[in-house]
Amino acid sequence: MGPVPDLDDRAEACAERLRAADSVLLASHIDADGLTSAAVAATALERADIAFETVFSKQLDADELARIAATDHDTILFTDFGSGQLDLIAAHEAAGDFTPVIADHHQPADADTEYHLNPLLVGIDGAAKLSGAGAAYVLARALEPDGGDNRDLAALSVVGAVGDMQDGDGGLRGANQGIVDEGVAAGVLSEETDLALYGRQTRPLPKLLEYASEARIPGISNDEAGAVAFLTDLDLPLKEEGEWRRWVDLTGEERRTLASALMRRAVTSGVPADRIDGLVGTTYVLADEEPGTELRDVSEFSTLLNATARYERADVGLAICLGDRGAALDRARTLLRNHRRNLSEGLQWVTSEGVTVEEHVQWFDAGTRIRETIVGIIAGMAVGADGVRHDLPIVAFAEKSPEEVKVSARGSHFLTDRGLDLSAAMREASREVGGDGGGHDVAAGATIPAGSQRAFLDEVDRIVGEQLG
Ligand SMILES: [Mn+2]
Repeated sequence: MGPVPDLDDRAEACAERLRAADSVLLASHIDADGLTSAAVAATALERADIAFETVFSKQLDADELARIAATDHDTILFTDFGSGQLDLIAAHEAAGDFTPVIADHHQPADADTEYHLNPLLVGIDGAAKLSGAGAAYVLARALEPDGGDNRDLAALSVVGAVGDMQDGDGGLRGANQGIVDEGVAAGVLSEETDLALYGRQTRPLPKLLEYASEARIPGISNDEAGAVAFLTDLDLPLKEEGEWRRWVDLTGEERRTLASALMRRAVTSGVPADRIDGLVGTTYVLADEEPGTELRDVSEFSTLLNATARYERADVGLAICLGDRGAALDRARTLLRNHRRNLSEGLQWVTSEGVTVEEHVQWFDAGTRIRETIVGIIAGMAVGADGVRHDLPIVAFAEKSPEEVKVSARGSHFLTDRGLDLSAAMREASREVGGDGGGHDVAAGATIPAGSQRAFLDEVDRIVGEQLG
C-alpha cells in the first residue's frame, strides 16, 4: 500500500502505463513544487529503467501543448499541472498525438482521462493536503521495481509541499503527513518542533531576528540595531572567530534561552497571542544534507528553488534536486542573492516614487524599472511601508513587452472579509480593455494592452468600490 491508500489504484494504473511506454516526455511546472515533482518523477523513472526526457513550462497553454504534441514521445507524464488543462489534453489524446499520464493537485478542467492521479478526485484537498510533488511521490512509490525503495524521495516531496505553502497551519497535515512519516522512517527527514523563523540554517542571528517580518516583534523585526541589542542583552556567546553564530550553531540549551527571551519580549510588547504561538512550529530537516546549508532546511531549500524558477533557470533547480552540489548550487545562490537585491531595490523605488490613491484602490506603474515576474511580490511588500496605505488594495503595473502590461494586485484578509475579490476585479476589468486575468480573492493578476492602464484602473476602482460598498 502506498502513502495515500485512496490513490493506490490510480497510481498503479499510471505506473503500468509508464512501464509500457516506448518513450516518455516528463513535462512539469516551473516553481519549487513543479521542480521537485519533476525530480521525484525523473528519479523514479530512471530507477524503473524507463527512458525519458524532461521539459518545463511556466504555463501549460494551447501553444505549449502543441509543442509537446509535436515531439515523438508516445507518452507524456505531466507533473504539477495537466489537470487544469485536461480539456486541451484530451483533444490531443483523441487526435492520437500522445497518451497523457497526469500527477497533479490542481482543480481538473471539465474532461477526464484514464491515467489521472489527483487528490481532488478522491476527496483530498489539493490546496492544503497534497502538493504536485506529493502526487509525484505517490506515483514514484507505485513505480518501484521489485525490491526497490523510493521512500528517500519523500524529502523532495516535502520541499514541494512547503514550496506550495501547504504547511500554513504550523506544519503539514493529511496526506502530506503520511509522506513525512515515510521520509522519517526512511531516515531522510526529521520532524522537529523549533523556532518558526526563516533562515535557521544560514542567517546570522541578528538577521534571523531582524528579517522575521512575519513575527512583527516591535523593536526587533525590521530593526537591525534593535535585534543586535536584544541579542547582546542575553547571556550567550554570540560570535565565533569574529563571525555571528547562526541558529543551527547554538546548543539546545542556548536555543531555549533565546526562544524564551523572544517570547517574553513578544508578550511584553503586546504581540497578539496567535502570533506568539506561531513563533514555534513543526519544521522539517533533510537529514542527508550538510548542516548550515539552505538545503538542510525545507523552507530555505524551497526558497532557493523558487529563485531559480523565477529567473527561468529550471535546469539549475532540477540539477540541485537531483544532487548537484557544485556549479548548480553556486548558480542558484547567486540567483537568490540577485533576487533579494531586486526586491529591495524595487521596494525602495516604490516608496521613493510613491503611489497614487484613487477612491478605492492605490497604484503604481513601474514600467521597465521592476521585472514583471517580481512586481507582485514588491506590491505586497509595499503595503504598509512608508507612504503606502494598508487599508486599500494595491495595483501594480510593469511592462511585459512593448505591447503588453503585467498587472498585479494585492489585498488583505481584512478587505476580503469585507467583500474584496481581486480575482473577479482583475478578470472583469482586464476583459473590458481587451486583456485577461484572474487568481485569488486576496492576490490576483492580469495582462492588458500597453496604454490601457488608465481605462483599466477606472474599471478596477469602480468594481472594488462595488465589492466593498
Ligand atoms: Mn503545485
